[in-house]
Amino acid sequence: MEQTFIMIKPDGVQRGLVGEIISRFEKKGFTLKGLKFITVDRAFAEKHYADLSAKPFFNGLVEYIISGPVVAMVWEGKNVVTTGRKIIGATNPAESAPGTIRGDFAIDIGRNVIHGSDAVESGRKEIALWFPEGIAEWRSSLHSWIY
Ligand code: 3AN
Repeated sequence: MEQTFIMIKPDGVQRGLVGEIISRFEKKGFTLKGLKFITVDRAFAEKHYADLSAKPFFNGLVEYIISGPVVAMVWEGKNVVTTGRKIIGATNPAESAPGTIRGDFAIDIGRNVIHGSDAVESGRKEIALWFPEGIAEWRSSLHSWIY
């Protein structure tokens, strides 16, 4: 089953949006497979955002991510990468539709509350980076009601 890496960024944690965000993924029917509350250092954040290292906003982005604890998660389900990004909404909250997480809770692109992997392969890489210890295997008893 497909997996994705989802991170509630420091602003989402500080603003008390953790429960709301987890709830949206749970209610959709996705399965929570890993979760940790963690503050990362600069080197780790630079690794996570390595693909964006040439961008003018890279340093600000790294500062933002290391500014406080984040909630790192693995969610599983059919098409969870694509559907998860629909639940999250467009990168720029000015363009994310109402009903999406960013559309409902964010205004500024530099404080957009949440990260979600953009492809299955980057999801795999991000899960390996954030959960090097691996994640527990289990199957929700709701499975047959969702699929
Ligand atoms: P997404 O998070 O929707 O996959 P990316 O990968 O293009 O979007 O960007 C990663 C993160 O970089 C965004 N979540 C946002 O926090 C930040 N970011 C992207 N574009 C900008 C920008 N123009 N100015 C400031 N931060 C940006």
